[in-house]
Amino acid sequence: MKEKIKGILSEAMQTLQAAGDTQALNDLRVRFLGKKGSVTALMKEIGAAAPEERAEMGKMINDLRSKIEEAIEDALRKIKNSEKKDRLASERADVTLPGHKLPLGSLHPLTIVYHEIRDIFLRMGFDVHEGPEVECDLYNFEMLNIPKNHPSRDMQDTFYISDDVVLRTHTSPVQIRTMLREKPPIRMICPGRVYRCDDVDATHSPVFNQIEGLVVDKHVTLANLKGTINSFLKEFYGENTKTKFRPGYFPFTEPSAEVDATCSLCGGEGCPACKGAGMIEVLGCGMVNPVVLTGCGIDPEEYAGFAFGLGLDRLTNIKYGITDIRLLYENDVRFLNQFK
Ligand code: FA5
Repeated sequence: MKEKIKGILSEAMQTLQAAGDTQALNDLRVRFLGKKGSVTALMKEIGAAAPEERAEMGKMINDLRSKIEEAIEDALRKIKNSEKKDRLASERADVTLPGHKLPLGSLHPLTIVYHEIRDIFLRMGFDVHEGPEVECDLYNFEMLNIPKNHPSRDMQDTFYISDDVVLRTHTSPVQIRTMLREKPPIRMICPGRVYRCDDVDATHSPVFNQIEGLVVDKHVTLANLKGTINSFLKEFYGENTKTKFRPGYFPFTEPSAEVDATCSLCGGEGCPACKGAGMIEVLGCGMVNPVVLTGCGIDPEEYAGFAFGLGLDRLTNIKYGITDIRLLYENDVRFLNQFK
């Protein structure tokens, strides 16, 4: 029996040395330790041995089984380690290689210019308000002193949703909403999209953007309005910018003015953008009509206000020398990528 055990052990060890992968080791386990394996066959021989020898035989065969199992486990561990080493070597990442560049988007030119204007007014102490694009006729027109059938409604061709609801034609209804909600002193700007039934051409779009401004307080005068607008335009276009206040008409301001500023493209020399005038109209403004203040519950004897409204699209086009407003809405990435 001892000879047999020795023989099986040395055979197992030789086979083990030749086994180069996990499959070969599994085959080896079956061949020696499996149900029909040579060690299991030895166990069966115990029954035929003399009773006093059986215990020792059993112990020797168990020792043999343990030795072979241990040797297989040991070989398995070595193979797995070397497989892991090979895999790590083949999968090694070169962390010094440059990464893939992610394509970065850019802000829309309207957003860039809006941020610039907003920051100027924030520095002057204005708040930023917002209002709905679907607006009550009451706020868009009536409370701004533009009753139904009033001829000044023709100044703004309107998209009606129903008799009393419109797509706002300007940001001025936010003035009304603010004055109804807050007590003076009020100092706010309101950016937003507005809608008019205008035919599309190089300077008109049925959807465009305005920024409204409103100041209401005691002792507010036309001089404050001019000072604020002049400071804003100088900061936005440059210190040498000149402004011209021309009389204008808006039902919700009295007196009203249209403001021209030195054309930032030609510096006042005259160019196609300003049609040779050297100045370009940039906004409408005026002292809030006392009728509007009263309608919002503000006593015009105690308070006065001024308001202004500018076309963001027009200011953006002048700033960048864009000659067609449609470029701002077509979302052509070749155009938009120029503002990175
Ligand atoms: C108004 O809308 C007044 N609410 C502005 C105002 C506010 C005056 C507060 C006084 C006090 P107006 O209709 O002029 O005004 O429009 C203002 C600006 O919007 C214009 O100067 C122009 O730059 C721009 N604008 C008007 N129509 C269009 C359009 N179809 N496409 C692009 N921009 C336009």
